[in-house]
Order: sequence, then C-alpha cells, then structure tokens
Amino acid sequence: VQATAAAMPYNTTKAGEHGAAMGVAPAAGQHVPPPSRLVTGSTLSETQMNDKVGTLAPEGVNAAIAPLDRVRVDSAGQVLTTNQGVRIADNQNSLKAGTRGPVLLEDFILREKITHFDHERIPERIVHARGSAAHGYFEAYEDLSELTMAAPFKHAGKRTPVFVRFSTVQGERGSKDTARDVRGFAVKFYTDDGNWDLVGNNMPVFFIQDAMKFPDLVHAVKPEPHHQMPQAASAHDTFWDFVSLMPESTHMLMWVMSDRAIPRSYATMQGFGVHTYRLVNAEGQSVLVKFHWNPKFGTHSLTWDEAVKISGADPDYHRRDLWERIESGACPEWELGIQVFTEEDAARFSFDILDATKLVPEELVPVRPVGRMVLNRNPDNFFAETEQVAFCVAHVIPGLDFTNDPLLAGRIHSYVDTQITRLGGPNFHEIPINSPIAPVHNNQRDGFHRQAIPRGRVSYEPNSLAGGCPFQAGAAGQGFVSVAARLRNREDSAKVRAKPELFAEHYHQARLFYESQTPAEQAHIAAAFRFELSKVTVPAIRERMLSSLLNASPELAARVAAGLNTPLPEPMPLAIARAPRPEVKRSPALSLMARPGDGSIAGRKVVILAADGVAGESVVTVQAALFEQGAVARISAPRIGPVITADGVELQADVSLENEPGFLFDALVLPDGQEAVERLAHEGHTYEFIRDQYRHCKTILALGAGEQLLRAAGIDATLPSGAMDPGILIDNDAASGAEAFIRALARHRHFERETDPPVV
Ligand code: HDD
Repeated sequence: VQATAAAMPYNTTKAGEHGAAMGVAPAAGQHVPPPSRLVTGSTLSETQMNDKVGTLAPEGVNAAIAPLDRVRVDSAGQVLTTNQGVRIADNQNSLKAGTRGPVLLEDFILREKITHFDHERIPERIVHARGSAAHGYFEAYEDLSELTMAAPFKHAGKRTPVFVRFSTVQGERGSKDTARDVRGFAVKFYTDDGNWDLVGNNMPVFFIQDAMKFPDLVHAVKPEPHHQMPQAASAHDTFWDFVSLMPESTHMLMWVMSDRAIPRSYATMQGFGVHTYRLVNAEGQSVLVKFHWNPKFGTHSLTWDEAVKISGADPDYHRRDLWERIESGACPEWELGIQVFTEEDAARFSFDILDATKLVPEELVPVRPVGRMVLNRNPDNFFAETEQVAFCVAHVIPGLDFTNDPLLAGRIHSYVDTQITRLGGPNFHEIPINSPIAPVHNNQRDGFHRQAIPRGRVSYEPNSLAGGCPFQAGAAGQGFVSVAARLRNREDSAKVRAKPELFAEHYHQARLFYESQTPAEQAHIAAAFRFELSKVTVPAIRERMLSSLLNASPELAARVAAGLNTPLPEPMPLAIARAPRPEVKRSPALSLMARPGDGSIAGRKVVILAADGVAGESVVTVQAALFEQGAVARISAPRIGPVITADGVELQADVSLENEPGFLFDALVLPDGQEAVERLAHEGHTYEFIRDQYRHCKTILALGAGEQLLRAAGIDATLPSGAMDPGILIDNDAASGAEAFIRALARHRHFERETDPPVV
C-alpha cells in the first residue's frame, strides 16, 4: 500500500466513517482554523475558547488564567501528532506485515499510544477521592493589616485568584455525590506571597482530636476490607464500632447525622477551616482565628429519601450542579467570615480551642465578614486540574500561622507526604494547577518529573559563586517567620503522650448542636441515627452508641432507641469528673434555617410537565417568570422533542418523564389543558413526580386542569393542622400562579407537611 498522499482513504474497509468526503483526510493546508476571538488583553484560552459562557472570566478577574496559558492545549484545526510532535498519517490501523499478517514491533506509534494509555490512571486520594472543582476569585472587603499581613487582605477590593475543590470523604473516585458524608471544602489562594491552602470541610468540627487516630478513623469508615462494602456510606458495623468507642466523635456525629451531610448543592453549604489558626500582623503580634465560608444562596440540604433516589438517577448530581451554575452565570458565592479572639480569651473558654471536636459558638465570638469568594470558571480539563490539584495544610503564607492543635500537626505532615505517592514524586508543585503565581527560587533540585530548568552551577546556600542568590528574605523582607508562641501550661514542657484535661469533655457541644436545631432538623437527625444504626448487625454496637448518645441528649437517645425497637441502656461513664459549664446553651446559628440566603431562586431547577394539548401560553408565562429570576425551568413530556399545544403551536420538551425523574428538580408545575392532563394521567411517571415532590416537601403549582393530577395522586393541600399547605398552589391564572410559586419556592422546603413515616 502506497500511503503517500494526504488524500488516501484512512480506512479502506469503511469508507465514509471518518468524514463526509469518503473517509478522506482533508488535504494539507485545508484544515479550517478556529474562528479568531483575539480581543486585546485576552488570554490564549479565551482566544481559543469554545462557545461556553462560563469559560469566559471577565478580564483581570482570575490572574491564574494567564500563568496556565503556556500549558493549555487546544487541538482545533491542528494535525494529530505523536508525543514527539511527529505527524501521524493513519490513526486507525497498526503496522502489519500484510493486511492479515502480524503487527510489527517497530510500530512506535502504536506502542507509544498504548503505553501512555496503560498509565493513564493515578492512585486516587485515600480520602476525599471524589471531588469537583472550579476557578474563581476572593475579594477582600477591607484592609485587615492591623490583624494580618496575609496578602489577600491587603486592601479593600483586592482580588486573589482561587481554585476550590469540593469532595465527599468515604466513597471512591467514581462513587455517588449524594452520599451521607462530610464534604471537603478546600480553597487554594494563589496569593502574591505564595500559595495558601485553606483545607476545610462543610462542618466546623471533626471526629477525632489527635492525628494519631486518623488512620483508624479512615479504616473504620471506608468500605470493609474483606468484601469492600459499603461504598459511599457510613451505615456499617466498622464505622459505628469505632465511633461508639470514641465518645469524642459524638459532636461530629450530630453534624454528620444532620442534613448538613446531604447538601442540596455545593453552593448551598457552609465551609469551615475547622482548626484554630493564627493571624499575624507586620509587628509579629498574633491573634487566634476560626474561618467560616457562608453561602450567598443560603444553606439548603436534600431530604434522605431524595438523596437516595438521586444517587441512582444522577450520581453526578453535585458535580453537574456546580458546572451548570457556573455555565449559566448563577455563580456560587460565599462570604468569608473570621472569629477573632486572643490567647487570654481562649484561656477562659469552657473548652479547649486546640480541640478540633469543639467549635467556638458565634454567640461567644461573633463572625466578622471580611471578603467574598466567587466561583466563575469551570476547569478546562478534569484530570489536569481537579484531579491533579494538591491541597496541603502546610501551605501557609506570611500573616498566617498554626496553633498546637494535635490534629493540625498531623495534617501539616500528611498532605505533602500523600502527594508524593499520588502525584509521583516531590515535584507536584510544578504541575500547572499547583504552581504558585508568586516566583519560586530555591536550591531544591531533581526528582521525578522535574519541569524547571535551573541555570548555573550553584545549588546551595550560602554561596559566593552566584552572588549569594537566591538569598534569604529575613523578617523585614516579608520572609515567613513563625510566631514565637509561648506554651500555656507548665506541664506542657514535659514530653508526654497525653491530652489536656478539657479534651475529655465530649458532650456539651453535641447537646448544644442538637438543641439548637429546629424540630424538623431534630427529627431528621433522629431518623438518620435510626437508619444508620439499623444497618449495624452487631447489637452490642447499637447499644454502646445509644449509651453514648444518652449523655448528649436523653430525648434524642430515646427517639433513636424507640426507632430501633431497643430498650435504653445505662449512659456511658463520663471521661471527665467535673467539666466547666458551657457559656452558650443555645446557638441558633447552628441551624440550617439560620441562613436562608439572599432570598433569590437563582440556580434552582423547576420542571414543568407537558403533553400534547397543553395550554401553551401558560407554560411559556411560568417559564419566562422563572428564567427572569435566574431559575432553570425545564419542560418535561412523555418523550423529548416537540409537544403540540392546544393552540397548535410547537413547544420543545428538553427532558422526558423517563430520563430526568421528578426528584431531580426543586419544584414542579402541573400544566393546564384538559387533553394534556388526560395524557399525563395515563403516565405512571406523573404520579411519581407528584408524590416525590410532595414527600420531599417541595413546592407544587397546579394550573387550571392540572389540579386533577394532584387529586388523582392523592395529594391534599390541607395540612394535618387544618391550615393550607403553603407549598401547594392552585391557580387558574399563570401570571399570578407564577408569582406565588416563586415566593413559595424561595422558602425551599415546606417541612410543615412532613410526617415520619411519610403518608404519601
Ligand atoms: Fe484531610 C484530604 C479536610 C483531617 C489527611 N482532607 C483532605 C481533603 C479535605 C480534607 C477537604 C481533600 C483535599 C482535596 O480536595 O484534594 N482533613 C480535612 C479536615 C480535617 C482533616 C477538615 C480535620 C480538621 N486529614 C485529616 C487528618 C489527616 C488528613 C487528621 C492525617 C493525619 N486529608 C488527608 C490526606 C488527604 C486529605 C491523606 C487525602 C488526599 C490529600 O490529602 O491530598 O493527606
């Protein structure tokens, strides 16, 4: 075969497979280049971008766009090559001795391709394997230099680029998003003074107090090692065995059994730095600090039944939500708040601020808003950015410092260490997503996958041969200087394996959390303990957990015991004889209801049912009103594609009753139009839509004839109390119906209708 001309068919046996021109490659020089979008000041990626709204960050908004351009690749209009840049003529066939003969070892093109493919996978993170991320920026509200010299807080309006990864903890990389689990909330700030990683969670406390116990905790919660079950779930023997033996985990268990563990969206959850850190100003004075991220869209969660169903229909629910919010312009946003207190304040608290199982109640130390963070650009490539990003608790910058929290100490070691295996060596900081925008100069050399080409013969300090460069900054040159913190207690100076006395108080804040929740939230916590413990097969573990819960809340323990058909055991003996009285007995800030958000419905997903004969104008009226408020309104019909309205107009159904089940939406509209209603009444899916929306306490609007569907599904708009259900709206007029619907939807859920067990 003479493969000389570019016009040769690529696959002689399947002509036409690779393009309209009979499988013929475009002749040399005939590639169509992508349209030029070169705008002055725009970056390479913007110049070559696809037509994706979210890809376009406004100029100057994210400085990390520019430094990454040198490694961005866009193949539009380009010829296929090997990794050595050799143009490939045929990407369909391996090199053979005759069409039916053996493949030749000399086929370096085949071998390069297969070899690279064989090594495409890297080890997943030992915890937080499943995650999703986005780019954005942090913007300071004010100059905080009196408290800290950290670069992001230098002046009001200062913007620092960030890359943020959210994650679940227990499940593997391919597991579901809506598992009951803690969510990671890791922020990489690319500051002028180097990278700062604030590696937090969506809960402000943790299971354990000392890093010594972390491998045990993770081994207990992960799928059990003999049969590797369950995936993305904590409802199993080994987890509850461990935590029931570790009463320090009780406070965290309250959070994990609450609806915080099944967020509606990453954009509707809080984030916390968890540990107490330090802020340090230019004079070297330091204060203690806790970091809070509060979502602009409010704190909202799923219901358990909903989370379970979503995990089957859309395991990528949170990943998709994050992506779509950014692409549609309803960008996730948080306010950064700090709780600032002194060592002297901390010495008076009833708990130890070095104990990561305790929070500082907002009623004791208020949260001061200091800036906002907006995520406005999706990654270009999941692996290169989201998978390869390496967050490390040790990455702090001048203006920040650690405390002696023993959990934090272990983390300072663990994160750098784990990347060495996961990312294949000590040069992971050179992977583009990890490299700082601040310049890097030191004498570290070599190692696997080195990218930089350091010049000269000097790789040591001090030196005279390179004029002493790179030279140390010193404190005056804004070099990092650790705070010369004094140890508080005399006995701290002895080398011991022990804990401070107050670490032994395990229940005050667990009680504070439970008692600060609304009745609906308390009911969900009790139901979650019941569910999880009912999956435990060893009765002694259930009993031990109940005996620990009794110390936190006898009321909760009694509810859970009743749910498990078990008598209440004796309370677990306390580890501390006399604990100081807690300052705060009730903290409304700990309830999800405390943060309804900005009251908007931006980013919410609404489904409008339709079928042939639907009252088209009313559908369009409701849809337009929702779009105007930033909500996403989808029309769903028995089949995708055209729906013919009662007036003979064509509407497009973008989803079907089958391909997007009702529980994937925040609210439901039942349309007007007698013929359509009759068609929908013959679809079993219609009733599933209505019943799920009702059971999950969501808003339903029935327009005109649509009310018949509500009745046929057995839904009553009256609550058990006799009052009207505020989440079920019946209206003959689409405009006024849409208005009331939007108001009801802004409340997110109508828990007044909830019963346990569900009646529908
Ligand atoms: Fe951790 C990943 C958060 C305790 C060791 N952790 C990891 C991630 C988050 C957290 C958000 C994912 C980062 C990403 O998206 O890549 N971890 C926490 C919080 C903790 C905590 C808030 C308690 C306050 N972690 C903790 C301890 C240790 C680790 C006590 C070990 C002593 N964590 C790791 C790790 C991981 C990790 C093994 C796995 C992958 C990685 O670091 O990069 O090093």
